[in-house]
Amino acid sequence: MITRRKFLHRSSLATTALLMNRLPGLHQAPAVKPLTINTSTLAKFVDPLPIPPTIQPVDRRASPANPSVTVPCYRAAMRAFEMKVHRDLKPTQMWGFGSGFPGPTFDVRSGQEIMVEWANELPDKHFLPIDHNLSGAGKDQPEVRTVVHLHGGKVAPESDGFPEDWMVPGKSATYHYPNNQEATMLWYHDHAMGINRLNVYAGLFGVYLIRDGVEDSLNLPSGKFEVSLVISDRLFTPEGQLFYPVSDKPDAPWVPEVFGDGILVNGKLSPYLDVAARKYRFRVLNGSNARFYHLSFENGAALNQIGTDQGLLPAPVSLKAFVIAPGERADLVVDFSAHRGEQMILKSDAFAIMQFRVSADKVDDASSLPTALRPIPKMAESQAVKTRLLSLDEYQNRVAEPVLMLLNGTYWHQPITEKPVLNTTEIWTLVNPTDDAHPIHLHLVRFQILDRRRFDIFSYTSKRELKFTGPAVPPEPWEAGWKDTVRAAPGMVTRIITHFEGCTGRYVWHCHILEHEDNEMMRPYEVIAAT
Ligand SMILES: [Cu+2]
Repeated sequence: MITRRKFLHRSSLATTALLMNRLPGLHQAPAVKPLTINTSTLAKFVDPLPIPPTIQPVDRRASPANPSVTVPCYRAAMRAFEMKVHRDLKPTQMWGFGSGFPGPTFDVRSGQEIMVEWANELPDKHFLPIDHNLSGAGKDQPEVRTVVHLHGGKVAPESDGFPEDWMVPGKSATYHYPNNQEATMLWYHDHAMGINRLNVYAGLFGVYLIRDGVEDSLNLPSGKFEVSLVISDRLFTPEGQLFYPVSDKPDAPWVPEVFGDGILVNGKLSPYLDVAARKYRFRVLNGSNARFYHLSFENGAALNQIGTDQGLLPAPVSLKAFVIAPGERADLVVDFSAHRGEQMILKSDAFAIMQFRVSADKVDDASSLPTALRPIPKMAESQAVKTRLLSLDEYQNRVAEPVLMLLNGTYWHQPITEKPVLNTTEIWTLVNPTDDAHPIHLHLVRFQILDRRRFDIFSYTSKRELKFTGPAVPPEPWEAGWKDTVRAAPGMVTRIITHFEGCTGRYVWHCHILEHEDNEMMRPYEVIAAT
């Protein structure tokens, strides 16, 4: 599952070395001041973990679903600001929602609709390198464009943040979120065509929590004992500014993936959190452009995973380690009671992500880690009225650099080919002959993973014959719930099953490696009414 390229990127030194190789001229002139710092040389665990504020409504407005009722309306403005990501770095220029990164947290109830006015109050010029060759990012387009997508939200198409529905600075758009879905952690982020990877890297995302009665009844750790951990990686210049790498072609700066050697949690590099010796609930989001994390505690302590992208699992899964891909979420309960006075490090391979400083004091803990959480009815393959075979394609140049990624051999602007019928079930068979794992995300729907299965890549790429070479492997226990993003592993066929419900209209599905998404690994799809 870990390709050579990914493996190399896991070490910060290797990342810097690769980066140097990609930068024109640098390998001939080693005395030139480096473009990026090695963040592993910064002191670790010197900044407390920031907790983003919870956003409050500003007024009430008539519901688009029923104009005779008014619903809470929030306003979140996208702005440029400077923030300290580490004690020893100068303030970093970022873009975000409100005045911090991550943006404020939405905390709403299932079944209680809200509206959000997303306002673009950003400057007119982008500060990260736009590639004007990418779809929708031509020189004739405004540089700064944003559109907000609620990832995992069951939302009407006009409020879903279609990538071409962007707005320029000075404009705003008011979206309607019905919240007719089960308790879970969603996240909102920019989705603008052709520059999404830059806008998200700049900081345009935040957390959106939905609560419901089932979750309430479980007596999980809550209040200050429930903490969101938003993980993302970045590169920094010696001046403490964001560095987004470019190719060696000045007219085509796009790079296939970006891996930072600095890992931020809630906007700080390797922060610490003081915790009581009791249970905590951690809501983990991988908001990185391309990096997968392999999370574990350095001391081997258990992580109890209680939920995934779209809500609670049937029962907690006790793990020593798990993988989280860009766009995925994990809901965890960690019990620190056996670790009084210890300092525990959450790590991902060689990276120390953050430190938990467990108080030496004994405390009463009335919260629970129930043995049963929420029943997940398993979707039967026999329910599916259609199976779609969809390939994930990567095109390389003569020196084996990826230059383009497509879904099923089709570009963004080609006519829509995936048109599921409302209230029907389909199986999507994702064939991945590339050597990358692609986290595939479908807007609107939740799905279940059926299985992953190795196949003969040569037969497929040369003759389009799908020959399996291994057994079907069921999803990992931590993925065996409702998902909205799935790791399509390299050299594997990944099958998902989903029921298209909620709305008709035009949505998108895409790879959540944002460099891939911006270079054609995204397609529109349309839910159509039954005839
Ligand atoms: Cu991808």
